[in-house]
Amino acid sequence: MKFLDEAKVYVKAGDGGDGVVAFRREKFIEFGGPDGGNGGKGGDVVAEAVEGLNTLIDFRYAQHFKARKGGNGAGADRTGAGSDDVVLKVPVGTQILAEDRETLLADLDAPGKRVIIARGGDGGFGNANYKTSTNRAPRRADKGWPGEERWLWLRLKLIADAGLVGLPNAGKSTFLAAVSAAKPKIADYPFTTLHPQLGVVRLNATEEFVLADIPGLIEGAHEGAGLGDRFLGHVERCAVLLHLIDGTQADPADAYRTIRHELAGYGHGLTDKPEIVALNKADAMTPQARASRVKALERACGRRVLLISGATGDGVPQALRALADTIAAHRRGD
Ligand SMILES: Nc1nc2c(ncn2[C@@H]2O[C@H](COP(=O)(O)OP(=O)(O)OP(=O)(O)O)[C@@H](O)[C@H]2O)c(=O)[nH]1
Ligand SMILES: [Mg+2]
Repeated sequence: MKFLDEAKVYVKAGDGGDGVVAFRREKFIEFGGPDGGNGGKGGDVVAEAVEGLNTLIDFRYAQHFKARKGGNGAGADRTGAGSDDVVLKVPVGTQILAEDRETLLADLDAPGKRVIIARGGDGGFGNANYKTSTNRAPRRADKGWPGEERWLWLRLKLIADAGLVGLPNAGKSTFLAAVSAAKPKIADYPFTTLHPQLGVVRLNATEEFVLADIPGLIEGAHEGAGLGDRFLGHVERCAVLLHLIDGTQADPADAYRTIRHELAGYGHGLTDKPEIVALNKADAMTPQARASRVKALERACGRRVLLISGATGDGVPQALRALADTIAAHRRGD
């Protein structure tokens, strides 16, 4: 599955309503003054972050969003009605970029957050506005101002709670497949995973989180080596990283440092995130290798290392518990 996380949309706000020329006509008043009202404001186009959506797929089918023109003014100083806004409901985490696809206009990173992406035009003045001491019967009224219109990009950075990182072949996709309903491709060659994959991990009736599997990183990824670091954007908002290291390779500490170096090279706070380190493929290691490699890895990362096997499931519940606890702490704001 490739992430549908970008969509281009055209938005056009409503033009303002027109002002009018009108004069008061009443019995016994010979020269009624000007009383043409102003036009109403055109509708805005608004983007709003709502919960329960997780793709921008709907915007592939409906690309154009137009708000209506404001009502025209009327005699007796009546202002035209303002038009309703058109609201684009987008998933939480959607960013709004200008047509250049780079300039960030808004980041809708919390439910309920909204922003006007095209402003409706103001109504034009009616002739009542142009009355002066020297011109008591102005015949001037203005058309409404045009509503803004433009092309915009919507971009959704996947919001996974936990992100899997590691060298190619570390067993990331195997792990994701073992703990969620996701069915990522798994194979014994590097760069099997070409696009990020998401899975929902359900621990029990009340605890669940979203886990992202991203393509393997290699030395120099932050400079473009391998598939590069372009998928790391998908883990930028994760609460925690699960760093998997293939226990069947000779130097797990070196593998650990390689990935940490790439995360640091990428920046964006990835190395500041809580990290859970797991030595994977425990089933394929001798007891001696397990012990010595866990030790070497603990020295390299300076923390406890979990010993797991995505293939047999050994140690996997403990890894999930550690992830869920870290995510819960993050959600509480600890
Ligand atoms: N023995 C053993 N083999 C495993 C385990 N986990 C994964 N493998 C094998 O390791 C190889 C790579 O697994 P993947 O899950 O595709 O690894 P990946 O980290 O997603 O690799 P990329 O997508 O290339 O980055 C496959 O042949 C898996 O069957 C494990 O726990 N034990
Ligand atoms: Mg993979």
